[in-house]
Amino acid sequence: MKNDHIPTPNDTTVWGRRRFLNTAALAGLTLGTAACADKESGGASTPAAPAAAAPQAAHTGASAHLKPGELDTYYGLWSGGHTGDLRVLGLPSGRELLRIPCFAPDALVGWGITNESKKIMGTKPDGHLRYTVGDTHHTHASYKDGNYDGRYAWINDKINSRIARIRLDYFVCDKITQLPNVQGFHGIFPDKRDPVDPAINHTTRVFCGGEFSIPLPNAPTEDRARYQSLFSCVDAETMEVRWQVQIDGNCDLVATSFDGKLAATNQYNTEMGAHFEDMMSAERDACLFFNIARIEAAVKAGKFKTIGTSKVPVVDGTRASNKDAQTALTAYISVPKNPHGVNASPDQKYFICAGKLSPTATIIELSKVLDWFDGKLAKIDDTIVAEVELGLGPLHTAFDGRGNAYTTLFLDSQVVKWNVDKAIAFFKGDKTANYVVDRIDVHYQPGHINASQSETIAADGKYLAVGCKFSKDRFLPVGPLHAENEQLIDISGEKMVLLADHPVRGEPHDFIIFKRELLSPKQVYDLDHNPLAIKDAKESGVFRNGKKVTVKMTSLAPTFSLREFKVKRGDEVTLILTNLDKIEDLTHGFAIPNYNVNFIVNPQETASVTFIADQPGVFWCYCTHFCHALHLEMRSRMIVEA
Ligand SMILES: [Cu+2]
Repeated sequence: MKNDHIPTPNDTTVWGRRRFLNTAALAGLTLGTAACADKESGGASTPAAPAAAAPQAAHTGASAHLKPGELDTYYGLWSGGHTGDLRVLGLPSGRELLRIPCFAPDALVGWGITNESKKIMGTKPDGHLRYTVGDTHHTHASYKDGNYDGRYAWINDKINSRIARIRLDYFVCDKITQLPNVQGFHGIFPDKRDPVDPAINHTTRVFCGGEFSIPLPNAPTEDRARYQSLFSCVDAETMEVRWQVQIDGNCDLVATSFDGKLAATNQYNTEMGAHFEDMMSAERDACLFFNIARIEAAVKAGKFKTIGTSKVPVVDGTRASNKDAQTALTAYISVPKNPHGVNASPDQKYFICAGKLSPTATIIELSKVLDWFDGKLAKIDDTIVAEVELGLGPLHTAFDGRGNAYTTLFLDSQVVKWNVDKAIAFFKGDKTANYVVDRIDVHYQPGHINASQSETIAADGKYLAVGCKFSKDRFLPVGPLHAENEQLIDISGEKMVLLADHPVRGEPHDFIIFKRELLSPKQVYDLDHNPLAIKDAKESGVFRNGKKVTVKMTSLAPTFSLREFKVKRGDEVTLILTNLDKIEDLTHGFAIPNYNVNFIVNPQETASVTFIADQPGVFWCYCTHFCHALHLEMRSRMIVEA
């Protein structure tokens, strides 16, 4: 289903010619070189576009600089990229406050070392971790009444198709689920309300897009008809996969409506090509909508199959099976070309698809999508209320809650601020509607973008963070690997004002920014958080059951409850450590030399490790997390008898 106004070199309209030029220029560009092939994106066919470099407006007084002791006013949750973690930043300072390990081991907290973290991460039958790499891209948080409720955040692992949940009370990962029959799990978004029961006004599902189409079930074959992608729904509480939808094309980013009824994913490969030139051969692709209530009704009615060894119900969301609007589970809306981000406007009315290889943004009106599913709108593509030109390489869009959108232009190395209502008016024929409000140069090649509270009903239009993929000359050179540049922009005024550059380790991709009042993290663990907790130092000791030995120990600065403990060579040792300190910030570490053991226990936290005592000798177990004037003296001895 390709469009009827495909731009070609022979298209004589300015619009068609420019679009062809833009897409061709973009396709041929090498990464890292700023787009200069077509810098007229601010020119004749885009109304009222200021010159490329935005004049710096009068400063609004906002500053990224905080005096010592001053607290940030926003939390930023940043995906950690290859490090497989979620990072917590304070904003506007950009200070990194914490890294929460999820998919890959982390030496600070002993993630992947402790039994508790290994159970969450998943192990092979031999007890070793199944995976030690991750590739996180997108993080989003749970909602209540259209705003963040501070319960959970979720983050994806593209490599191994896993979704992790972060508890936002303790700021720890507590569950990881692998999506069956999915490769390249990319976009992720929680729902914001139940589609059927409006009394359920909070997140109960998380939607996950499968980017790579694979043979279903997976087997070596060149039969392209067998390659398809799945869109998955994960239960927010149990973290089990509720259902999947088999689709044509692929899933990239994901968005959800505020009423809970719709989710959507942009599709850059409706061609279902295997090579890049195939994937960009068509001039239009799609934004694929899912009717959540109908999908769940179909699952309930048993209208599903299963794939391979997975028991997850899979419904049919392909084009051929969903032509009748009044029974369709899915709707494929035609948008140009290899679209990337899809974002929900905080006025709850629109999803906006960024064109990537087309210099346009497409605005889809959600009430019209519901009308189509109800049979009240004849053509699904009539849900598009505007398709307007923004500049080269539009990727992602954020919002200020005042009717303006902010879209990254990867090739122009800019952020463009534009007014949604005026863009719709312009598209409807009012050529005096100057929808482009401002442009600002960023440094360089921006990908993700987000504004404070952007995709909530409480979008407050104060700060905009821009994830620049290249930093080039912005920081001291440190060899061939450059930091990436997260730039902070003040959007409280008419003009955008660049406030700060923040270097970050590659490569964060996406992030969300929310008011600090929406989170109330705990400072001390509940002792019962871990059922293995040793509540009294007197319970400490070495307990033998054949070759299995349990060592129970507590910490209380500056001592461990066992000054030494003896095990025998070949024993399987499980060491349980509870930190009985109750004081905020009094964390201890526990390391065993030559045994690959190092982890921490926060106040009132319990953690355990299991290992084979395969090396005889004396091993000084020591506290690795500074805790006390006698921190260096805080030790125990493990004596492994031959
Ligand atoms: Cu200590």
